[in-house]
Amino acid sequence: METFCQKLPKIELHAHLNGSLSKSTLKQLGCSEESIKNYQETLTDIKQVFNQFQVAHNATNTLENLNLATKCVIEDFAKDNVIYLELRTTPRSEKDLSERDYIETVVEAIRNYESSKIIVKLILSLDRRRSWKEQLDTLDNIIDLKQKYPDLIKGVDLSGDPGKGEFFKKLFEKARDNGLKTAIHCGEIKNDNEVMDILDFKPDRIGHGTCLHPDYGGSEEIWQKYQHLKIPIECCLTSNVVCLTSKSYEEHHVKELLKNSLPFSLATDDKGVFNTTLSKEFTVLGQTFSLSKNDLWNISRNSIDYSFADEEEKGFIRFALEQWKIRNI
Ligand code: 6MZ
Repeated sequence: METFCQKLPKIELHAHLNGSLSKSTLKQLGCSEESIKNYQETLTDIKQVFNQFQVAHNATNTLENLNLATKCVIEDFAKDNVIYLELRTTPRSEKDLSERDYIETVVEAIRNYESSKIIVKLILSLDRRRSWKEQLDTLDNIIDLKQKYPDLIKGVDLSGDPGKGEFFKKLFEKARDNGLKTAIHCGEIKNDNEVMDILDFKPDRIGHGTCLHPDYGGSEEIWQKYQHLKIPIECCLTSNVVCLTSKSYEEHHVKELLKNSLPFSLATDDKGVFNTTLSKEFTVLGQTFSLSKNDLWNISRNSIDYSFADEEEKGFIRFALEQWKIRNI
C-alpha cells in the first residue's frame, strides 16, 4: 500500500507554503539546530501548531530565502509524485519586503521551477486574524497581480487561527467578481454561524470541513445544507488528528464523506509542521478505511475536477493519470 501510494500520481490542493518547510529546508535557510530542535516534536494541540509557524516565518523574511523556500517545497512535492500542486501562502510585509514583493517572489520561484513532472499554481491567503482594512489591502494587491500572472494566481483562501477573527463575505465576493476562485477554511473548529455564512457564500472548495456533520461538531441544519451543495472538501487527516480537531484517523469526518459519496481531496496542510507527505495521507486513508488501489486512484482522479487548473491543463493531468493506471493497476 505504501509503495503504491508513493508511486501514485497525486494532486495536492491544500498546502500552506510556510507550514510545508521540511527540517532540512529550514536548515538550508539558515535556522540553527537549536531553533528547530523542537520542530515537529512538541505539538499537542492547535495552539501549539500555530506557535510553530513562527519558525518558518522567521526564516522566510527575505526575498532570497522566500525564493529558496518556495523552490524546496515544490521539489519535495515533486519527489513525492505530486503532479499538480496548488500552493497557498499569506502575503506579508517584512523589513525589506512589501506584500507585493512577497507575492512576486513566490510567483518568480514557481515560474523558474522548470520541470515536466509537476504543474504548480498559486492561491493567496487572507489571514482571518487581520482587520477588514488589512485584508482588503491584501486582496487589492492580489487582484492587481492576478492581471499580471493570470495563469499562475488562481484563487484566494481564508486561513489563520480558526479561533480568532472572522469571515468577511464581501471580500470574497470581490475576489470572485475579479475572477479568483475561492477555497475557504470552514468549520475547522465548531462555529455554526460562520459555517452557515460560508456555505451561503458557496466557495469553490472548503478547507477541512470538520464540524459540518452533527457527529463531528456540526448540526443537522448545516449537514443538510452541505449535502445539498456538495462543495469539494480538502481533507487533511494528519493535521486534524495532531491538532485534536479529529479524535483519530478512524473517527475522522472523511468517513462520512466516503459513506455518502461526497466530493473530497486529500491534502497535507502543513507537511513540514505535521511531518507528513501526501503519500502518507493516502496510505493512512487506504489502511484506515480498507480502500482498494482503484479507490485511491479515483480520489486522485476526482481531485483534478476540483482543482483550479484550466480545462486544457485538467485534460493533460487526467491523461497522465489514465496512462499510469493502465501500467500500474
Ligand atoms: C488555518 C492554517 C493552518 O501562509 O505563511 N495555516 N490556517 N488552519 C490551519 N490548520 C492547521 N495551517 C496553516 O503558511 C502558514 C500560515 O498558513 C495558515 C496560518 O495562517 C499560518 O500562519 P503561510 O505560507
